[in-house]
Amino acid sequence: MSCYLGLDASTQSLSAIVIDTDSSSITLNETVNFGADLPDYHSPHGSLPNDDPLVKQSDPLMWVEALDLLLQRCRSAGFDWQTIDGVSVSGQQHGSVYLNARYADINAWDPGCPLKGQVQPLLSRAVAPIWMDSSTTVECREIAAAAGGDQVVTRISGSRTIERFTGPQIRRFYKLDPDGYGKTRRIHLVSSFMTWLLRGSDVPIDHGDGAGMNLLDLASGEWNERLLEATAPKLRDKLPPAVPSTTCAGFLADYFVTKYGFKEKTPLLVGSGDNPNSLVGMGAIQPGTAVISLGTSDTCFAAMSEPRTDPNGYGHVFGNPAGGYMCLIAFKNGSLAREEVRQEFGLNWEQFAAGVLQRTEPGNHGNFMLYYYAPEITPRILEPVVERFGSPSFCQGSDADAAARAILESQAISMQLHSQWIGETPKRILVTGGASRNPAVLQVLADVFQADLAPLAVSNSAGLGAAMRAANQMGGHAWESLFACFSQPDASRTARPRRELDAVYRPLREAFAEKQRRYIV
Ligand code: XUL
Repeated sequence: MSCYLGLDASTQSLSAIVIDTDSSSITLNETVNFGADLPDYHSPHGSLPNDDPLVKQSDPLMWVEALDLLLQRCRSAGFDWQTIDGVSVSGQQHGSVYLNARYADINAWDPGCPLKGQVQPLLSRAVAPIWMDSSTTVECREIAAAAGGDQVVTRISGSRTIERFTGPQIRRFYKLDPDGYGKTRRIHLVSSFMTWLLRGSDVPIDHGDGAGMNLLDLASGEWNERLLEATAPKLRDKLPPAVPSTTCAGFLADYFVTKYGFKEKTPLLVGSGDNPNSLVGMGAIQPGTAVISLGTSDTCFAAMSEPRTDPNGYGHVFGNPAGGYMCLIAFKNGSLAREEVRQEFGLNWEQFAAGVLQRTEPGNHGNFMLYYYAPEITPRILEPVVERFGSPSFCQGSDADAAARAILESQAISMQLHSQWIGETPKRILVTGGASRNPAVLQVLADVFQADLAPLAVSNSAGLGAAMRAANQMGGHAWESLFACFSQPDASRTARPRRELDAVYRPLREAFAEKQRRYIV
């Protein structure tokens, strides 16, 4: 058997997915949900409560405990970790974990004690800012000014300074807690932190995830001196090396061999971000296929034939784990905004979908909404704005079906408006993420984008991509054969556009854009 493990450290959960390349099957797909399984961390949606709505942080020990819990749970359910031939991690992007000088002394974890208690004394910061944080607008401006302007930052790093990106987050930590920053000797992303846990000694950051820091020179693949200096003092010493996503990160620590029964010397591939991993999991590593990922955040991404940047500054360029570049546009008000509407009207997802598909019409009689329950990334909207436009019953909130259609259509229209800069018309659009199971979501996207939309058979493309990267690198399995086995779209659920609706959506798009424009900064 040849089996590869992908661990997906996402915002709300940690999942393990195992692919068996001999039988072309998925032999494990298990999740620890932070809200349901680790309630003591008070992070039902993955972040700690905070009085400031702009601040979103997680307890990194929650991720550490989740790792032990997940591995233990799978083992108790009879899964044999001995079968694993290679491991890689996918992590929510941009989040950062801060370690003190003692991190360097760690050569092995003690299998007699849980990981959590061993990691706690190594933290120089109790919390990890995550991608949902938007508290660093001042730091973004400071870094851009010190580096010579946002155009310079974009030219070097592929993105203008962005609130959730790691560089501005590091600068804010340095300003708020210079002592804590001074004590910090290693800063990891979520993907490299989890890989560090698995290895038990230092590991690098890959170009896919590293590009989400406003610190990496995309062309050379090295940390950029000008950006490092503009961000915080002595930062270079605190970062691990930046490496291609194909780099081996050593072997699993003995802790995992002794405690959970992994093979000795199980190879570890460097971790990467959830979106770069998802690009692989969707089989979209070549230009021509666009992916829409419907998770906590919605994202839209594709491999790029050349590293073009977004003139409006919302989109990003990251490293493509299979070589070259990828573009990405992130929409923070994804699943949580859909969830807000569903809960406001007390609907379950079946009722929500039935309202959209059976009881309302495309175009929603002109009803639409601004759905920014949290500050938005694309386009830049810094304050929450929730407003309905259209019929009185819809605006007063007494029409549940119209509200369900309005959130989906408004999200799809915004995604379409703000993905124009990519400039490459995809030959196909694939869709992934939890909400891709909802037929109403798929049909609305197909109608708005006027394209066939095919969901992947497996919904966790990020974890799948991590497992496939390990199979490609450690097992020598060609991408094409991996895609043929694991990345097949589910043809039976493909949503097809109704061509006559293009004309219906044109005026709605214009009306939506006009209202949205008022709040963009
Ligand atoms: C991408 C982004 C999110 C996170 C969490 O830039 O911020 O997609 O990776 O999924």
